[in-house]
Amino acid sequence: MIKHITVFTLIIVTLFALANCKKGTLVSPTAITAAIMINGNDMTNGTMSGPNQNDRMTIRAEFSDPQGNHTIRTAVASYTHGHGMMNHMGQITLWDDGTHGDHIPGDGWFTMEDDMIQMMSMMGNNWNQIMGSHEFEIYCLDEDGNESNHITVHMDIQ
Ligand SMILES: [Ca+2]
Repeated sequence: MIKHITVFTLIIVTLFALANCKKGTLVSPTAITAAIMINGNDMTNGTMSGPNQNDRMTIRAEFSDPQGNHTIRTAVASYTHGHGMMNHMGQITLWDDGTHGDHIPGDGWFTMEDDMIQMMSMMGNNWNQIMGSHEFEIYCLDEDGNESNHITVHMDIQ
């Protein structure tokens, strides 16, 4: 009888642990919206003309995690298509700590902003190679390694 109770208890404890483990690891964050801006103007999926090296380029995205936005560990804009010689290489980290152009720390909005020549450099483009289409997949990972959906955005430069 005691043996049965012990086994029964062990099963319950194991199930409880598994349920908690599941709760802690399988909930993925969500990428809600993403945008590319030049000098504060929304250029998402649009075309900009006559780029200058000192134009401010911003990549911004909003993420949400059911376990709290503080559990989001890494947010990136992965460069998936461009005309530069190092296509597919660039990965730009987005920040939610009040730096790199982020307005409010910890609000789920992640940002990277810099001069356009710097942003292009992070993507592996020389300045004389920036004409054409530039595409990003924007997503995040939470502290358990769960990946959000990807939002694809592009900007054409002419
Ligand atoms: Ca923020």
